[in-house]
Amino acid sequence: MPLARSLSVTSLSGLEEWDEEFDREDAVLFEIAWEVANKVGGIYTVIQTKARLTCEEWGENYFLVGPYMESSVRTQVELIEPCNATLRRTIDKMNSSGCKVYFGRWLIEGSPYVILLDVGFTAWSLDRWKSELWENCSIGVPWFDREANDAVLFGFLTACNFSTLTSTLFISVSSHFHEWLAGLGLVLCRQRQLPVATIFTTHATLLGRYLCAGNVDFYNKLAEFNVDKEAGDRQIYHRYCLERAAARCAHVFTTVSQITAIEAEHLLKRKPDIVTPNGLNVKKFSAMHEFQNLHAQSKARIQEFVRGHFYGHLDFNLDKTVFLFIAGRYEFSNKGADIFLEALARLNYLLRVNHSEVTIIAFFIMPARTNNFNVETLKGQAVRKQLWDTAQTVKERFGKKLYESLLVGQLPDVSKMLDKEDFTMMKRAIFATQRQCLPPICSHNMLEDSSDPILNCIRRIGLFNSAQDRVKVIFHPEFLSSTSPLLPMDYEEFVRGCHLGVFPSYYEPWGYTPAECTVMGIPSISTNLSGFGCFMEEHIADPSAYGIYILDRRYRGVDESCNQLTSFLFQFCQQSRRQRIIQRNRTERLSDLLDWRYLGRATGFRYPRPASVPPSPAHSLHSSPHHSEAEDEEEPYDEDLEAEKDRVNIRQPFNLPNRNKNHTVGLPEKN
Ligand code: G6P
Ligand code: 1S3
Repeated sequence: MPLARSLSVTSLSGLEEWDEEFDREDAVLFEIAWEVANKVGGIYTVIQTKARLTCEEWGENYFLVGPYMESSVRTQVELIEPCNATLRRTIDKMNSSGCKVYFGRWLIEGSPYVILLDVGFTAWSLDRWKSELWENCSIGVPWFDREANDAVLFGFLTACNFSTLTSTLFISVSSHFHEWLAGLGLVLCRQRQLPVATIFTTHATLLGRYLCAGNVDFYNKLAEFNVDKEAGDRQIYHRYCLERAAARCAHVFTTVSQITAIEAEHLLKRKPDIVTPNGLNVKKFSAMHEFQNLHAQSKARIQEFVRGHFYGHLDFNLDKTVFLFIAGRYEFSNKGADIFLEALARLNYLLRVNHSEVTIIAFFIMPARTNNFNVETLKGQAVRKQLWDTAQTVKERFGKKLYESLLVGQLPDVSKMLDKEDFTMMKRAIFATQRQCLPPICSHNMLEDSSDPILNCIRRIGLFNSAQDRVKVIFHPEFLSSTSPLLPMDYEEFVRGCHLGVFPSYYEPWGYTPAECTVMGIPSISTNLSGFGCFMEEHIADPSAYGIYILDRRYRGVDESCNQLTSFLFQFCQQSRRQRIIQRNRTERLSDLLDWRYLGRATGFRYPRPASVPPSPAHSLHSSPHHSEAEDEEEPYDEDLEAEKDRVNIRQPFNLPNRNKNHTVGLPEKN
């Protein structure tokens, strides 16, 4: 079977010439990952956003294989009968031999078929499979590592699925395995010599993640690590062996960025055959300004939360408040939360000495162990609600008096419109806003409060939300949800409402967070150590002009990077509203670059500097032009005209013709 048969053009680029000859009706594609219908981190996003396009390309011949997680299945998967006789036979056979396999449709765009393997149900086979793994591959998995035990069960179940399937199926089977947790299935397919073409994608290396989290000069020492010893020292040797075996056994080995390719070459001892950057399922709005309206709506909801959170201390102008955020897996230094905090402290100083009117609110959305929201934070929202209710009651009473006065043909005596009762009610409401403490930093009760790295750093730098601080901090140690009693917004809505995403990661193989910001038209800061940052640097001539700030963490020391981050933030806060609007438009224009549909076709292409210039550039920087707020009123800014200038300037960014004639994504036209 030609290797190209295992490849989906959506996930692998540069192989189109093979792809053209390839008839997908003769082949089936399986994609295997622990995060299929099971949200843990970024791999879920990869699979979920790619599904629609892969389904379009592979139709009924595409299947996702993941673990059966009851709670996720209940909300995300429609269980159905297997869609064809071969699969039904395979699943029946596995179920009658003591496994539990489910078949269904994952209720996401594209509705892909899913095969879900219940690892808990086959836990009785664990010891037998572990000894088989030891005998055949010399990998010993200790009893106490639950995740690795799950990887063993999942791996053997996947291999069992392929053994059964390929014994009766006579068309090409391709399988794409993601990350070490799913990698054992691949190793077993090869070891059992099953007729399955295999791809392994690593989204991060285990050792890389661990080494970076420690105090190691990772990128300069890459070639020098004694990998076995380092893995052993960190008690992840068995996991490392599973990962390395999968990378080594795969017919095709891939990773998500060039920087991780270098890391994999050194740590997994195999150079990836191809780099497959991560994309998104980009939805374009028919009107340009629609995403700007969404920003305004979501920002209003964040402002409402802030009114409650800072009750009694709302001595800053919300109209001149800029919302920044960092979000993701809680890896304090890997995700750059450490230097973000340090830069915020420096920014606070700069804004204070410059008597800036701008206030910054920096949100940290990183899940940690908590036992629910804290009372003070909930009280803030209750007080805000009470103020709102009081205002509504007084308004109604006022309105009634006004109405009655008009009914008798008189203009009201405004001084008598509010009576004593109204004033008492309002005074009571105002008194309720008194508080003895500063607005809380953390929205939840932390279980490990005294050792929490974010809280400890805040204690050290002294950013306590005091009145003098121009930079305020809110740490929300839980992922956002639209059903939260505190901040009832889902992540996407929240991102849309913020002004800037800040992701100064030290270890970030790709980095979906800034990519998601980009397609929503929200500027972001990433680094030249992240896959996303390097990808954007490669494809955009002047990234910061498009709201893509790339921090240098590769060639500068921590202190210097921190200063650079501070200057990005300071520069950003000095922009006027109109400059932010222009910048958001430019950011959003980059969406196509990150669309699964076009990923990999932009080889050699670079977005030029935007042709449009904001109407009144004052100071020097082209990427972040300055002009006064007054100019916002004076000079009209024609968004569509400016966008058109850029579009003409950009001209056919991708070097391949549009394959799918029906899609509506606004690719710049060929001249
Ligand atoms: C969008 C809306 C405008 C609003 C602006 C606020 O562009 O369409 O009506 O004024 O957002 O921008 P800002 O950067 O101040 O949140
Ligand atoms: C990994 O998830 P993470 O946040 O642990 O995989 C993601 C998807 O490829 C990637 O975006 C991220 O950088 C990696 O780190």
